[in-house]
Amino acid sequence: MVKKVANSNPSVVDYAVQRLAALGIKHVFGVAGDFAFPINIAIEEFDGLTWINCSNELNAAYSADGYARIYGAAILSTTYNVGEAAALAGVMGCKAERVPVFHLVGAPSARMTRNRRHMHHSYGDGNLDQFRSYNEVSACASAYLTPQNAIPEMERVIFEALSQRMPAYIQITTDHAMMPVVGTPVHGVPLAEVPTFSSDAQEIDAALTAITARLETAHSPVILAAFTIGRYGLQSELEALLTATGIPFAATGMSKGMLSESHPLYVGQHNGESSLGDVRKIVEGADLVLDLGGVVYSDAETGGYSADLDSSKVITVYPDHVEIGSVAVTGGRGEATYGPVHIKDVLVALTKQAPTFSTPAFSRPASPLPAPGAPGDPVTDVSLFSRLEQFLESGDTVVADTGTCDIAATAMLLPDGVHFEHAQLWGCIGWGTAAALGVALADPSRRVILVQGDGGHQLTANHIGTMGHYGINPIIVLLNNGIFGIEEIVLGNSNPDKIRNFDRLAQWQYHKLPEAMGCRDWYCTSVQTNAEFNTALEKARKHPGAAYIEVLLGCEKLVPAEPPDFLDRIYQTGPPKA
Ligand SMILES: Cc1ncc(C[n+]2csc(CCOP(=O)(O)OP(=O)(O)O)c2C)c(N)n1
Ligand SMILES: [Mg+2]
Repeated sequence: MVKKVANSNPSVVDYAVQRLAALGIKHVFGVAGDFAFPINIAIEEFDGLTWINCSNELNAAYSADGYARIYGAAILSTTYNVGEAAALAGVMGCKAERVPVFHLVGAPSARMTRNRRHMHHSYGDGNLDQFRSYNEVSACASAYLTPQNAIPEMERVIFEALSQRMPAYIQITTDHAMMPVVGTPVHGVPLAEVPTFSSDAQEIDAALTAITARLETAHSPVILAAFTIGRYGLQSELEALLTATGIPFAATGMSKGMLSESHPLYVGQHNGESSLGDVRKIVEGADLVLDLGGVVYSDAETGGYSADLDSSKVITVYPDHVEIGSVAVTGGRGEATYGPVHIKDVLVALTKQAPTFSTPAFSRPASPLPAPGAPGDPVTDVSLFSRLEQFLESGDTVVADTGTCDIAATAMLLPDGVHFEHAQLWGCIGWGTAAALGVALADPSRRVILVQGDGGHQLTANHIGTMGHYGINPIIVLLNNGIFGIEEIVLGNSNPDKIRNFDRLAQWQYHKLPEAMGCRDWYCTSVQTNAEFNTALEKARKHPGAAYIEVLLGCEKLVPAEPPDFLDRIYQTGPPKA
């Protein structure tokens, strides 16, 4: 097939596709459908875009999420109502986690809507456009393209999605899709060059004056690096600021792995009373906390709301404004706010003008700890993650799903060059399996290590087939404990005989899934002992294709009675260390 290229007189659907492709996005995740055929065909025929046929729309949304985290943006495409509604939990997660995904949806023709047709995929009541509201709350901007508005509307949604790092909803009806756009098409530039909002000159001057004044009187400042620094691709700007000022920094769960965990100024992850090493002392004892990016002070980020941050000591640089004396966890209102102020401008300016500090001495957990458990012992959560921690190497990207695996994986200390992705705020189980596909496609030079609980896997495991179909080569570590383990822990149950029925899973033979789903040349195995797990990891590393390691954990040891030190790092449930 001769592929289409961008042209100067496109139809509405061709224009939408060529305008998004101009951002440099290479893959589209979706499920086809009759109302979306114009979109499906336009994508398939467009030079430079590859359609990734997903196992369902929720998985497609999770894959787009994973892709956009790495690539900067992604395209998701679904069909009217049944498809877009099925994607919704994933798209909403992108909004919570600040991930720009363009959700391209095909809808019945405007004529059908005017004629109040009783159509499939509707309630059969003739009201075809009543479903807009649920999409609008999942996006930061929504557009209903027509020949007249397609050009300005595409500019608006691209600007908003990339400025706010959130999803945009773009609906195209089957009739408007084929009509030529009115006006002069915009050529577009790659993602990194797309202009987003700019700082107001007076507001940023005032914000910088206020921040600098506070820094000049501070003796023990600390930087909290929020996840949005990564979403806006500002890691090198932050590193420059750290180097220039010598201020130590802490991550939070959501910004895990965003900067190197071997950085000399890295004190560890701040998580209220569940923080380890000197993190809590340094962060909560600081006389000035510079929250760069706007930490989301949720339960998981604050050790169950135990973070003790006096709002008067905190300056928060959100992506688009600055608040002095404010922290969401304490409900502080802020002494002063400034905006619009772009966080990048603040980082760059502070690097030039902020005072320098002598970095205090601090200790942090050494990595990796010796892996507990004898070779012939059964694998446990603790022995598994300590071995995985030793196994990681530069070029790996860990993708962790919600469940015990996320808590344990988040506590690993990552070697330099290892990235980490999870959906800690949205917390939807099954995300990991589907997101791993997008993460892998967005940067094939890295090896994805997916850690996934069995319960979460049962929600999205059919995406294994999609991985095989597109030749993705992750190493999947599947934790088979037969239950929704984290739920039993939250319920306070440590007795395997008392596991609630609602937490008991159907017993699958997980390591046989890849073969059944048509994956070729996968290395698949199930392991029970530490030695078997080590061997499987080594084989997986050497294997050129994908690997699937099912770890038979059993649920006998929900909460070990005497947690060794490593368990503290995994579950972070213990009291803070002195
Ligand atoms: C989509 C969704 N449904 C339900 C939940 C509630 N939930 C949170 S963790 C969890 C269990 C995860 O079990 P599993 O993946 O087996 O991991 P384990 O804790 O056993 O290691 C459930 C059901 C959720 N977070 N997301
Ligand atoms: Mg489980």
